Amino acid sequence: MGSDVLSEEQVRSFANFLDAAEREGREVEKLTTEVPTLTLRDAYRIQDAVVSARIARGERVIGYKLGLTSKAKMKQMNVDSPIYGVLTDRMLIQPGGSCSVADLIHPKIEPEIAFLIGDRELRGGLSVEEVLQGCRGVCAAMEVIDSRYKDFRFELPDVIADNCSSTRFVLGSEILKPGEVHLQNLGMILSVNGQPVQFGSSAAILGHPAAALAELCRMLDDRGLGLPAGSIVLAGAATAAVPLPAGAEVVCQVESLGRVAVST
Ligand code: OOG
Ligand code: MG
Repeated sequence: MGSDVLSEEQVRSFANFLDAAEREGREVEKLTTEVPTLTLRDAYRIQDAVVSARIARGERVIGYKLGLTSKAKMKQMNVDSPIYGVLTDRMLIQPGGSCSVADLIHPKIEPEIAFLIGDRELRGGLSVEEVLQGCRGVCAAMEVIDSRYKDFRFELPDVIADNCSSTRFVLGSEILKPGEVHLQNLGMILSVNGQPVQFGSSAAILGHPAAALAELCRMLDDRGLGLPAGSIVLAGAATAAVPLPAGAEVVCQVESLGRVAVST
């Protein structure tokens, strides 16, 4: 993945810039305007520093999310390769809970499938079957994303540095064992205020949502990391995201996996 270009101080300074934008609910200029040559490796170093700032404030890392694992998302955001970000306990909305959009910049919501990793760490080089064996559960989910960048527009290194627009997420309460359901081609419907707005299939997620999980293990392994036991993993949206207004009731229905709801 090449070597570091930015100094530790530059990494910290970009991370503080993005962290402040998140806390103040304020959009900012993307980093590649100032550093057009920002590398993916340095972008993940900035992401690490953004997450460290959250941990320093008492947040706990509880998992990872993949981004841009479907053609629909790649096309919507005009970027073309899978990425990952970190999920903390502060981002988790309790089932049936609500998400205030007042503090957010320009939130969107998208349908997801979540994996619950079992009691062993997962490393790289695992097949779809092997990662599934390492899961204790799978469920329907939704992710609220909110880019800290102006007009929700960015290049690949920008969005990685911004922890992949991670903001909030909610898990369905029905948890199935991976062996109990064929995950490859499940219909997914996202509805806002009773109106279906996005239709997709779990097959849109790299051909199989567990392929996204295997890809996450590979990307972490590239950086010398494992996927910790007990992690929650969002596989990446199967459809484009839709704007999330105030006063809305949003439901994601996933065939065989059940439904998950959130109000704003
Ligand atoms: C980047 C995050 C993408 C997904 O599921 O593809 C993502 C973005 O679109 O802002 O979460
Ligand atoms: Mg997502």
